[in-house]
Amino acid sequence: MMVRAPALVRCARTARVFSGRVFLGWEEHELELVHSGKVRELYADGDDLIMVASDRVSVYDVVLPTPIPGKGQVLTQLSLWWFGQLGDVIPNHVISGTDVPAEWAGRAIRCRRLTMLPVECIARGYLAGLGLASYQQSGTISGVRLPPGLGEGSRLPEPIFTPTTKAAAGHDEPMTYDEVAALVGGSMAAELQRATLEVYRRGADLAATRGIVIADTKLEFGLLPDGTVMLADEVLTPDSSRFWLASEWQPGRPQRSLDKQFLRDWSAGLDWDRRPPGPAIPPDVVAATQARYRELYTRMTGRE
Ligand code: PZK
Repeated sequence: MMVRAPALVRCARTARVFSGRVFLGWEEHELELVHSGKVRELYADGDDLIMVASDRVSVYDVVLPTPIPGKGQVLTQLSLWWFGQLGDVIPNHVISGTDVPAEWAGRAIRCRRLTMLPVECIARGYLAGLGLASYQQSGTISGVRLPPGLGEGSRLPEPIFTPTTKAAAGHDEPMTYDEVAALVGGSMAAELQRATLEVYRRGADLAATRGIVIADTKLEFGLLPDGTVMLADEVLTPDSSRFWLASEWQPGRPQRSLDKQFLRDWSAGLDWDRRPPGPAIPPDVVAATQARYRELYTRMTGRE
């Protein structure tokens, strides 16, 4: 059973009417935790949602007990920056990156509550992860046939749309485009494919000019009550996408992760079976990983 932990926070969204005037006041009220992920939480605030990124980090799908200070802020600010860059591709769920409880300042986003679509929308420009496994087994990913002779980390002839189911528990399963169309309708499937590929192309092209390969990315979409499709969740962050250094890219072997390689290298040398609980991270590995997240943000956005 999920434990709902109420959070007592200050929020400026209370409106009171006195003699015909509206007063916005600071008043404490509880936000309901609606979803707790491995490294993020989602709260309800009236009609809005507040997505909060923590400093938690996972390796091999296991959350480690030591935080990476600043990680939540870097990912939140990167995501906000991308939402801004991509406004002409598709509207998004962001209401504000600043109108959030003070204790979460910098690492939370107030967003519109949408009806989420039951599809993980993935775009791939390179072969890795489950896409690689599927290609090796069938020569296809989500029904898209790829040329023979590709290997781990290979660049694809062109970016492809490889959606999956959103499993409540267990593993997401690949879906073909036709299966997506059967689930959400043909015009919505076309819109998801278009937006997913365009977001990926924009991100990968910009990253390429900064010496970074974005191998793939996972997007989530939702609907407004009027049916408008909107980009939700996080966008082109290292938690939703594979980031590699272009200078280190070498197809034919597993690629080094721009953000998590120090954690992987360190944990590979431990006597740890990759099952929870994960090991505490030593200070030098925390510092190196923290620097990687910062560098990624600065390189992509040009901001400090
Ligand atoms: C929503 N998630 C995943 C995100 C978590 C889990 N705008 C929205 N409207 C309705 N639902 C969602 C969103 C968004 N984004 C997102 N689950 C539901 C998620 C962050 C933290 F724990």
